[in-house]
Amino acid sequence: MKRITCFFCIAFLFGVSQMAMAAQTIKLGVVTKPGSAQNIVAEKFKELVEQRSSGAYEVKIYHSKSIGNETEILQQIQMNTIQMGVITGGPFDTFDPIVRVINYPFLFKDGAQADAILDGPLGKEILDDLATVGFKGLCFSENGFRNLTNNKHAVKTADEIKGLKIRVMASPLHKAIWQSLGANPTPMPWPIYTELEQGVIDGQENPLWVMEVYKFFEIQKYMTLTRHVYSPHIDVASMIWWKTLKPADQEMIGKAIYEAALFQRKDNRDKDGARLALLKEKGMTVEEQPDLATFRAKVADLKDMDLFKEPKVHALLLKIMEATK
Ligand code: EAX
Repeated sequence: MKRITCFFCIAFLFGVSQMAMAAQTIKLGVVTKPGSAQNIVAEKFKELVEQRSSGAYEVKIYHSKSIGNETEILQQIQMNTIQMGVITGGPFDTFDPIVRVINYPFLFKDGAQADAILDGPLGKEILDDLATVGFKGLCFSENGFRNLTNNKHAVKTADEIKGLKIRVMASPLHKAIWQSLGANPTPMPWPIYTELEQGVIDGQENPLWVMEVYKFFEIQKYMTLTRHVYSPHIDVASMIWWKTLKPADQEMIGKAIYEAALFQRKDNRDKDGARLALLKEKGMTVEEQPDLATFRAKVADLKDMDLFKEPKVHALLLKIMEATK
């Protein structure tokens, strides 16, 4: 009997210590593959959290569409089946229209200006608003400035876009932008290599790293440095999960993702020069000085569209326009 009791004691103690040691897993979703902007944020975050929590948290990264496209990842975060995500701004705007504001064309001049707004009180308004749809908005990392590529002909002025079938993200705003520019916009979730290769679409728009990491230089001949939209990622957590965390853990996780975002933004910007050189070397014809006035003119009235009619969305757009002019 004594022996049996002892056995249970030991088993119990062992169980308790195992429980204390067992790491809590944070499942984090990105749609892109290793080497991508989102993955760089995710991997840095994993490194920082696992180091700083001394093993109390383990971060498991789900990537390369293993748990669905970005809209599907966001739905899983809302339900807390996964806890975090690094998600491109575009697909967010059907969840919360306030996100449209930061995808507005020709809003930010450069990365430094985007940082100043997004890391400040106006960016915080967006992050905080995400609570209304089940997300804890933590911070912004970046995809970067988006550029047009296509396989039909060189594009220097907006008029040359007419009729091109351009894939856009699942975002009513992005669709409206390309409609205004005269294209035939086709919403399609990531990834899109096969559709480009087979000519289902003529072109697409994304930051330079995408053309390199996803080897679009193999299947897209022309690139125009339009920089028409600065594309942030929003780094989010499930609100259901977030509310279960101790304040000290919330702080540690919040800091780690922000540091990962700062690391990634710098990394992305530092690499852009070399990427442009590589894409030319690989044979892309690059229009480096498009006539952007012709592009701006065509999208000038977007702010008056229904997409921005909700008062808080419209008010924030005007505030950011004022702060960036
Ligand atoms: O990050 O869907 C898109 O165009 C995104 O920019 C893509 O996930 C690459």
